[in-house]
Parts: sequence; C-alpha cells; structure tokens
Amino acid sequence: MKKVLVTGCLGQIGSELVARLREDLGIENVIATDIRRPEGDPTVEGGMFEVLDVMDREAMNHLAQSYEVDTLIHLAALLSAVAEAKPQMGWELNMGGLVNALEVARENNLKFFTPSSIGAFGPNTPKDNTPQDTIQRPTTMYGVTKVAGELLCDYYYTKFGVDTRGVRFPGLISYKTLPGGGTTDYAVDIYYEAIKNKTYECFIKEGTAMDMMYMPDAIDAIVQLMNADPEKLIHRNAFNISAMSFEPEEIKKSIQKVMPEFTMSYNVDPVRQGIADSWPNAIDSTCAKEEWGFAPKYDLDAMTRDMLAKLTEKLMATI
Ligand code: VAH
Repeated sequence: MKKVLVTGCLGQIGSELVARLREDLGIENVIATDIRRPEGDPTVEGGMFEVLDVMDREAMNHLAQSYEVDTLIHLAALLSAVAEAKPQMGWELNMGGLVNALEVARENNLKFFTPSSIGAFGPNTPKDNTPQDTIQRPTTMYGVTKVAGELLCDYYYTKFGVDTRGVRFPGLISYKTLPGGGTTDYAVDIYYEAIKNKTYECFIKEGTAMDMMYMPDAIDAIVQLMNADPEKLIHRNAFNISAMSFEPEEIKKSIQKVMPEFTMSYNVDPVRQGIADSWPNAIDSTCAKEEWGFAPKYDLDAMTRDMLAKLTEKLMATI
C-alpha cells in the first residue's frame, strides 16, 4: 500500500483508519472520501478529502485514476440494524457500492480491502469456536450482503486476479466516532452512559455472548493483512478475527472494577436481539493468526480502562 483511496471515511472504522494511514503513508497518500463533507471534521480537515457517493462508479474511477492510487479500501455500507430496517436499501448500497469498488479495483489493478462481519454467519452456523470455513446462512439482509460480498471478492481474485483481502469483524468498540446502527453498539453506548449517568439500560439480553474487539486492534488487523505476503494467504475473503467474546453482564462487571457505583438494567430491543441471537458466540481466529500474524493486544479489562479514560477526557472537553 503506497497510495490509498478509502470510502466511508466518516464512519466508526473509516475515521480511525484514515488517521492511521495518514501517519503511516503520509497525508498526501491517503484520499479520504465520504458522501458528505462536514466542516471542521478532523477526517475532512486533516488531509486529502473528496465527496464520493459509492453508487457513482465513474466518479470513484475518476478519483482512483486522478490520484493514481494503488489500493482501494471500501468501507461504505449500512450496518446490521439499519440494513434490517431498510433491507432493499441495504442490498442496493452494500452490493451496488461493492460492485462499483471491485470494478474500479479491477480496471485500475488496485489492491482491495473490504470488511465482512460475524454477521456473515447464521443460526445454523456452529456457535462456539466457529470455524473459518463453515455454514453461512445468515438471516439478516446485512448478513446476506456480507456473504455475497465475500463470495464476490473471492471471485474477483480467482477470475480477474484482483488482490482482494477481507476480515470478518466482530463488534468494534471505539471512543473517537460513534458507530451507526449496529447490533453490537450496546458495547460502545455502555461506556458513554457509564461516564455520563453511571447507569445503562442495555438493549441486548443478559447472557447474549458476541465477539468483540477494541478499535486499535481492528486498525492494526487491516494494516497487517494488507501488508501480508500474498504467498502465505490460503484464505482471502474473509478471515475470522476476534479479540474477545463477552455478554452484557461481563462488560458491566469490567466497568464496575473501575467504577464500582455503575449499575445496569435491561430493556431488550427485539430486532437487535433477534440479529444477535443469529450470530455466533465466539469465532475461531486461528487462520488469521497462522496466515498473517493476527495478534490482538486488548482484552476486556484493558479495553475498559482505556475506553473510560479516553471518554472521560473527550466528554470533559465538551463541557
Ligand atoms: C453491526 N458493528 O453491529 C456491526 C458489526 C459484528 C457487528 O458487523 O452491525
């Protein structure tokens, strides 16, 4: 990766990935794009930024050519809960945007990354220690687009030789940019509410285990995979990766180690609970570890300590 075009840069992953790539590659070698240009946003003001609707293939192609990039990282998509509320839009954007991005990568011989998700698994996927290669019959529109996306990216690799790579992200927790409409967002909201109100009303049911990862580990994983020796990759789209698996009671207890006064109640959202119930409890990341050295640094308590410290700083600055 020397010069990268990134879509969906104002999202939870994009905003942090762009900051890291600008550090690694230099500001002039990262073209951040998104469908809007919010004045004052650090991703917009901190380097090269272009407005791009990923449904406009010509515009994406023009940007890739005029900036002479060698890599395309495609992040623009609807997350699980939003896509479930607007399934037709979920299919159109997640698949239409992906096809456009893959075509731009093919026509310009670009290295390519797009994330899949544990949402690519369904109710009859083995729930514990979920294998890299297993049944994928998701029952959400988000999951359907993720499985179709994985297959399409592998097709572009085998049929056209496009160097496509991807990971199945677990729930991602971060303090810089709020997630937009995911099922695992409770694990982000809880930290904000712990600081603001010392209590949280959880929309996911007690005992619902899901795979999770702190954002620094997610960003490291993208950079590591994209810099991995292609000869060592047996899999490509997409690698299981996870740093931890926990259920709401465990993250509550982790927060109470730092804030003993913190309390939590439940008000389950049936839609997001239904999505969570269809996903694995804990996936197996062995292939990512063996093929490109995936090695997350944060466990639940380390993430909690860092999240609470950084969020306190962030929220104090807004008072
Ligand atoms: C979502 N945060 O909840 C995303 C992610 C595994 C969860 O795909 O939709």
